[in-house]
Amino acid sequence: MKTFHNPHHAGHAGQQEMFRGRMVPCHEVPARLDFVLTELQRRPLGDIAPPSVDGTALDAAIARVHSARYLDFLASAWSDWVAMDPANAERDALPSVWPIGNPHAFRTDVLPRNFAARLGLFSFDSGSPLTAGTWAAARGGAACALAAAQAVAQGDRSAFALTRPPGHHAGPDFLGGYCFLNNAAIAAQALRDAGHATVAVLDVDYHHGNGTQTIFYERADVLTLSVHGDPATEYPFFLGHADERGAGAGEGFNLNLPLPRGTGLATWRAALDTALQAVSDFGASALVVPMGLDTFEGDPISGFTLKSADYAGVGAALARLGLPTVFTFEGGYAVDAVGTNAVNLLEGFQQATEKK
Ligand code: SP5
Ligand code: ZN
Repeated sequence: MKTFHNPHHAGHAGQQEMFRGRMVPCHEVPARLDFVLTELQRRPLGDIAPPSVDGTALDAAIARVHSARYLDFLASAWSDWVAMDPANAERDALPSVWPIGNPHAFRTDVLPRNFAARLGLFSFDSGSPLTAGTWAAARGGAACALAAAQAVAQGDRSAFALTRPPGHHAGPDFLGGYCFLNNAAIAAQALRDAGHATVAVLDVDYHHGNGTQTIFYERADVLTLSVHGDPATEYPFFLGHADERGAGAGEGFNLNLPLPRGTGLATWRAALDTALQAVSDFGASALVVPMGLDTFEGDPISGFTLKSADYAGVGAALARLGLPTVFTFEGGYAVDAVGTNAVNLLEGFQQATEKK
């Protein structure tokens, strides 16, 4: 399994996120990726390299899943933030005003000239600071996702997009949940565009993959599935319920498996098996796994109780689908365990593949 790692990731380094009326240190920190990279070097699964993809092809792949107006906003966000006030160069950009969902309450069709207003228009939380290096890091991550999809489309059994910031909460035209560009969606769409007729995206992060669900909600060619903390009590709260089955042509092509906070391996694995059966029934020809490790018992912001040794079995179960598979690195905030947990999963996948 080749790993494509993002050399620009550390340029995205938020200082603080808003939590219950206070600013607290960011959970999504550069060291997360460094721990995974170090563990992969210790237990190699294949070549480790930065992605080499054509810039024009990359921008086209990103534009397949995100709106032009959102991408225009993101690409110039930092310089627009600093242009508001030179003192902003020392501060992360966080939104403080949002147009909530009722279309008769607030307009979202008119782009405000004020940067803070535009930041709110394209965000759904105040926990995802945008920093000087955010755009380069996010774009570098999309390059990892595209390179991994290309490797798999060209015959590799699997590939790993090792990048941050993560992606699965980012939607067609919004950021949030520490995510800016949806790497898993970019990989899934790239697999479709490379000729895979049907792609499944099976999200195993603790948090519901709301961005990915939204991107593919009305499509029958990409099945989205997510096993996650019940949104009645868990972030991102406003999506991820079991009755969300897709809409229009996509009716029946989304499956959510919410589980209560406190869920342990046995119940979680039963839900994963339900999802794996749905991927088989769908007849997917390729698989994307947004791989969050925040289901770990030691995760500081999550509520499941998986142990480090459990992740090998998760990888093996995914391998038994027998599908070409792209992994994208998502959550996981127990920083000193995230490398072990990630590589346990990927190694479990690879070893089960070799046994077949
Ligand atoms: C990719 C991903 O896993 N995103 C998760 C975003 C979660 N954001 C909300 C986190 C709430 C933080 N709670 C702080 C608890 C401090 N003890
Ligand atoms: Zn998560």
